[in-house]
Amino acid sequence: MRRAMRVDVVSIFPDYLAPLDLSLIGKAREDGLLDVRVHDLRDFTHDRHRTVDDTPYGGGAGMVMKAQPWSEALDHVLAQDNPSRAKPRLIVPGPGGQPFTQTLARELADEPWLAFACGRYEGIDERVYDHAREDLGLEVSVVSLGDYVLNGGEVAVLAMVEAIGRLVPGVIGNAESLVEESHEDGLLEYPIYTKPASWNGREVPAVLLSGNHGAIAAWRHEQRLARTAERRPDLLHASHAAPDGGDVVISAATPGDVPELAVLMRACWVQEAVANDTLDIPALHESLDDVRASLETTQTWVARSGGRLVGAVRTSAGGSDDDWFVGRLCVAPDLQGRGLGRRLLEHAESTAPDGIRTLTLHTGARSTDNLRMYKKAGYRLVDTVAPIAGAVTLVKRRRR
Ligand code: JD8
Repeated sequence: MRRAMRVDVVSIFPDYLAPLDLSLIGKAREDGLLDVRVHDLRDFTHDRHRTVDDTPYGGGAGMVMKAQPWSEALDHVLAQDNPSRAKPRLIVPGPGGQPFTQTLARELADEPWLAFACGRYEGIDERVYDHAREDLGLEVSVVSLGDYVLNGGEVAVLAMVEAIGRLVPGVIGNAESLVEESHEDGLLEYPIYTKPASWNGREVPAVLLSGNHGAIAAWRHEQRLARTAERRPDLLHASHAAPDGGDVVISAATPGDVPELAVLMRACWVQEAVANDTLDIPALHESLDDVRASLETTQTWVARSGGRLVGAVRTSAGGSDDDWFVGRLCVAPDLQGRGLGRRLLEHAESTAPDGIRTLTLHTGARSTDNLRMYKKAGYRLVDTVAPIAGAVTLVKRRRR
C-alpha cells in the first residue's frame, strides 16, 4: 500500500479549507491516499487577542503577519507524527511567486510531504522564509496561482491541493483520463458530447457516432489543435506552428528525403540506444542505401516544418493479412513531447487499408515516453517476442 501523501496547511481561516473534505480529495483522504491536516495559526499565539499581525516597519498600508506564530506553527507541523524527522516541501502562495502549472503540479505530486503556509494581510514577515530555509532546512517555494490579486493564500491552496492530489496514483480511478487533459500535453481539450445525439436541433458530430476510432482520434486531435490555436496560441509549439507560420506538412517520402531521414533516424535511435542500453538497433547500422531501399519496401511518411524534416513514420503489411505494421516513428529531439509523434501515428493509422484489424508496433522496453504515448493512443503491450532484443510489441485493435 503506497504511503499516503501528507499535506499540512496553516491558516488563520482553517474553515476556508473545508472543501478539501469533499469530492475526490475527501474520498482520497478516507481511502488513505492523502493525509491532509489543517492547522489554525492562532493556536500558536499566546496573547489574549491571539495576535498574528502588526504594522509594517517602514510604514505603508495594511498589516504584516508576525514571525513568531509562524515559527511555532512550523515547529508543530514538523514535530507531529514525524519520528524520522523528515522534512516537507514548504509552499507559500504569493502573487509574486513562480507560476503554478500542470508541470509543477506533477512535480509536487511526487513529493511525500507538502506544507502550505496561507498568508493574509499584506503577507508574512520575510524572516519566516529565511528561518524555514536556513534554520529548519526546508525547501521553500513561493508559488502564484495566476496574475491577479487575491486576499490571501487559502484559495490558492485549495486549487493547488486539488490539482496535485488528483495526480496521486489511485486518487483518480481511471488514470487513463489524466492523459488527455488540457495542459497535460500542451493542447486544450476536444469538444465532448453525450446523449441524445440530437438536442435542440443540434447534432453530435457524425464522426463520433462512426465507431471508427482512427478517424475519431484524428478529429479530436484536429479539434484540440484548432481550439488551442484559437484560445491559447501561446501553448502552440513549433511542432504545431512552422517557423514560416505554416502548419507541419506530412507527405509521402521521396528519395530526396533520404539524407535527412537517415540523419533523423540515427539521432532518434541513439536516444533509444541510451534509454535501452543497447546498440543492437537496426536504425543505427543502416546506410543511406538501406534507407533509400526502405522507401521501396514500406510506405514512408515525412513531416516537414518550414522546409525542415522534423519527423517520419513508416507502415507496411504486418504479420497477418489483417495486420498493419507501424515503424520508425521518430520526431526531431528538439521537438519531442509536443504532439507531433501522435500526429504522425494517427496519420500512419489512417492510411491502413480497409480490412486491417490490428495495428502493431515495437519500441524499447525502457522507452517510457514512447510507451506512454502509444498507450495513450490505444496500444496495449502483448507478450509476442519482438524481433529486436530489449524491445516490446504493442498492438491496437482497430474498430470495424
Ligand atoms: C497569498 C496575502 C494578499 C497580496 C496585498 C492583497 C497566490 N495569484 C495570487 N494572487 N494573490 C495571491 C496571494 C495574495 C495574498 C497572499 C497569495 C497573502 N495576500 C496581499 C499582496 C498585495 N494583499 C496569489 N497564490
